[in-house]
Amino acid sequence: MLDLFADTPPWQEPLAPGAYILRRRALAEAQGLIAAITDVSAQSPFRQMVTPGGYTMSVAMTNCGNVGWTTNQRGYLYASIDPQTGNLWPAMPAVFLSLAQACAQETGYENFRPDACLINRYAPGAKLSLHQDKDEQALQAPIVSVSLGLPAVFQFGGLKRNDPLQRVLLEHGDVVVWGGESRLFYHGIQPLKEGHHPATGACRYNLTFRHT
Ligand SMILES: O=C(O)CCC(=O)C(=O)O
Repeated sequence: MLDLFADTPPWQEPLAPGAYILRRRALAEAQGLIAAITDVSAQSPFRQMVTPGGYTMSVAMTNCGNVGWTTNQRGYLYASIDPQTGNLWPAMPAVFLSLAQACAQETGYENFRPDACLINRYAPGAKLSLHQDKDEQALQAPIVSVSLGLPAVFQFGGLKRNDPLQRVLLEHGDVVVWGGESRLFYHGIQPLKEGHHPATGACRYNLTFRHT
């Protein structure tokens, strides 16, 4: 029998072993999430970080939580102080934490306790090259990644950089959770296309929750 409600948001799509897309899962919270991004970035502004190799990233980033992901000349690290302001990173807003924990739980990852949220802001043309999230010690915890605003093509591969890639369009409110077998899978974002989204204007935000 035809299931008329199969595509009623939110719905889950398997991506890889241990990895899921929760389509439109963050739609109901989107306005609150965007307001919280504005609050966080008023305290710790978005900045384009420079990699240890001297390359200025096209994505602008900030953080909230007990620790934040950052770069210096020696490498990538989690630090409790924002090197740009000299202050602690802003606290993780309650609306961030409850969404991340709920999404982890709904995909079988119980007791997710993220202590870091990296906030990525993509302008048209910005991209994130293929990489693994491997600066965390707690590899048993999943990654929860929330998309807001303009759509972007997410690449999801395997444990080796040259493994075949899946390419999926992530839209406003989509959440990707990956852990277990796919926790260290390579992933990235293709250059953002020009556009205008009613919730964010000419950009895309991504929230990446991690237990470090
Ligand atoms: O923007 C995204 O959807 C992915 C972000 C990401 O891969 C990261 O922050 O490590």
